[in-house]
Amino acid sequence: MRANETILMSLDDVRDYARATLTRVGLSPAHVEAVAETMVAGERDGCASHGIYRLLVAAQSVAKGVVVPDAVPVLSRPAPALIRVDGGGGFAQLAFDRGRPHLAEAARTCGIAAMALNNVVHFAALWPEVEALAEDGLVALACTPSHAWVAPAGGTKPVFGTNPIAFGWPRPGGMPFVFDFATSMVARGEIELHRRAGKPVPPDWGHAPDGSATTVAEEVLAGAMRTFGGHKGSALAAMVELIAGPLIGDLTSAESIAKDAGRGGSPIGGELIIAIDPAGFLGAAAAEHLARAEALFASIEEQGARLPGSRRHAARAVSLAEGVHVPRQLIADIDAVTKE
Ligand code: NDP
Ligand code: PYC
Repeated sequence: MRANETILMSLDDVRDYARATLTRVGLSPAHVEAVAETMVAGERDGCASHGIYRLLVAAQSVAKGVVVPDAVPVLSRPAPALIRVDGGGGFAQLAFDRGRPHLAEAARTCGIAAMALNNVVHFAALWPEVEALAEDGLVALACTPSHAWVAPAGGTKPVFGTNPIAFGWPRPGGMPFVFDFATSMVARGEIELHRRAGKPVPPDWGHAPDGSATTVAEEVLAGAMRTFGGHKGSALAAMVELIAGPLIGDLTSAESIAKDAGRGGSPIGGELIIAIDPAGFLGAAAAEHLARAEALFASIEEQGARLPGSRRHAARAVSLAEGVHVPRQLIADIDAVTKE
């Protein structure tokens, strides 16, 4: 098999493949549905590091007992504007799906609401979550710690997770404005894809175990990743640790990797999602003020800069029409691991 050989799959094929694989590894039907949909969204929008590549990651988490494959999320309401979903040790996607309507309802009632997902295993991209809330007319912010893989600016030893922050803003008559990025230089999944492809990584992505700069993906994975934006990304990574860790009674990235105990599973812990109803401050004038945001977006695009999300939307249009190209080797590796 050639290293760059791909298979053309429709999104329905991707969904069927993801569902069959997740069922085979032992996830309950509700988790199969929720997890498969985020992988389809990753493939559809050209986000390979969080597409079906994550079947390998999910299978490892099940096989090593890191995740509870049939966990049933339990919802509680500590205050009118606070939703808590205890994921029972299951994957985060189902906990989010169960809590989302309650978060939206609380945001509409109170103007702002927050949802804590606790006791979940998290390997997913966050943009599907904030995009769904923004499509419902809400402004949304989400973040989660991961495993301690990332050194603070000025250091070379892992402390932080790759700690993504995602933001969604509703746009009248258009797709929401959404960004979603790790506070590390790149998501770890991106470095893992470089390793699989035998490609070097840029020298500013991480440190080798001895603290030196390196372009070897394996060395960064064994050493420490770097935060984006120097001390600024480092402070944002710390913020994510705090507000989606201790603030909601859940694990930091260092505690997550300690709990994993070398099993190589996905991060264990919590996620914080905040939703704001524009009508809370603005009442009937919300539409008028949201329309003013369009001038901001136009002033970005008019000078040739692009909006975050525009690459995803373009990839989505192509993959809905033509399907997606998936590396043949990836399918072979997933089959090898999950059909054992
Ligand atoms: P990127 O560095 O690729 O940044 C992604 C964001 O930046 C996207 O919103 C993207 O829009 C936007 N963007 C990229 N280039 C430009 C540009 N030139 N102009 C304007 N906007 C731009 O992503 P990361 O590697 O940091 O993260 C990838 C994913 O990994 C995220 O979805 C994140 O949630 C996920 N992740 C999940 C973790 C977890 O614990 N669950 C941990 C870490 C990461 P567009 O998509 O349109 O390109
Ligand atoms: O790519 O950094 C990552 C990641 C961690 C957990 C899920 N994705």
